[in-house]
Amino acid sequence: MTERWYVLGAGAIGSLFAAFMQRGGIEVVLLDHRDGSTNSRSIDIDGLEPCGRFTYPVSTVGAPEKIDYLLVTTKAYTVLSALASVSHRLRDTTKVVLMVNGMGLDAAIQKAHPGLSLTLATTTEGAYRRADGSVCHAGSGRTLMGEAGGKASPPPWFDLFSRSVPDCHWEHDMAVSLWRKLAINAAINPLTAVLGCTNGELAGEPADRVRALCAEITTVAEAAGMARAVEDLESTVFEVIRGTADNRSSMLQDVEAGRPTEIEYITGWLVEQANKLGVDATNNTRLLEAVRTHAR
Ligand code: KPL
Repeated sequence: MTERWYVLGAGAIGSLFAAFMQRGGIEVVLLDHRDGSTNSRSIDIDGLEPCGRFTYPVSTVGAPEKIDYLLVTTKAYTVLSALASVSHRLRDTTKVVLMVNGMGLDAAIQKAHPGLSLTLATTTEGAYRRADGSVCHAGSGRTLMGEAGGKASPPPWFDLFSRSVPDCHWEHDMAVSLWRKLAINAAINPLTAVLGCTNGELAGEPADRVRALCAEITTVAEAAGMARAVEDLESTVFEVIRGTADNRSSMLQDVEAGRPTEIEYITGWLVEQANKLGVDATNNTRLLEAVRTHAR
């Protein structure tokens, strides 16, 4: 018998991972905030083999059934309230995988739900949701997962999970991986949001701005003792830009949909570190202000 995974936050990335998991033979249930008027939901995904419609049972967050495996793919700013909405369904033994952009949430979760078994995950898969609700898998990436602060070896569930999700690996030093992902997001997402362009378009005229951001992010990371996270940052960022060229970054999607953005958890967090460390982050600070103004 396989584990039943609940997905909290079926946006573009959550829907993509739900599809990977179901395709790989994992039982997937979507969690929904609306009352139980629907008991299943279909999501069309293209750019995935096989393309097509994935249908899942839906469970309302307020339902009583306990959750043993939970994948959280909400926006960073809703993680705590989303988890609170299912807290009555969590056991001491529930395995929670947190796959969100930005930094600082794991400590807040551990504080709100002490004892929860938390795995942190980060992905460079590119996906966006169209106006008709379908999801486009716009670029392949790598997914890394690991324990919050430890060096633990992969848990039993990771075997099927990693066979279902392409290029998915267990990572022993998630702090470095999360910093690297933050650095990549800080170099790509805010600029695409302000310029209104695809990731791929950053390789054209805005490329110098990307390089300047990479240089500044590298200095901040080095000052924070995270030099390993930003080795060759510039070439990694341009690789992600090429690999997800057709994708509209999650921040651009948020701006276009009139939703709040994750800027405070990405560039906001980075600028805060830079200020604490006394490191110059002029370009990132300007971009932070620009997104705050733009997204208003
Ligand atoms: O993580 C992303 C995002 O959009 O949030 C990237 C990797 C930049 C893909 O668009």
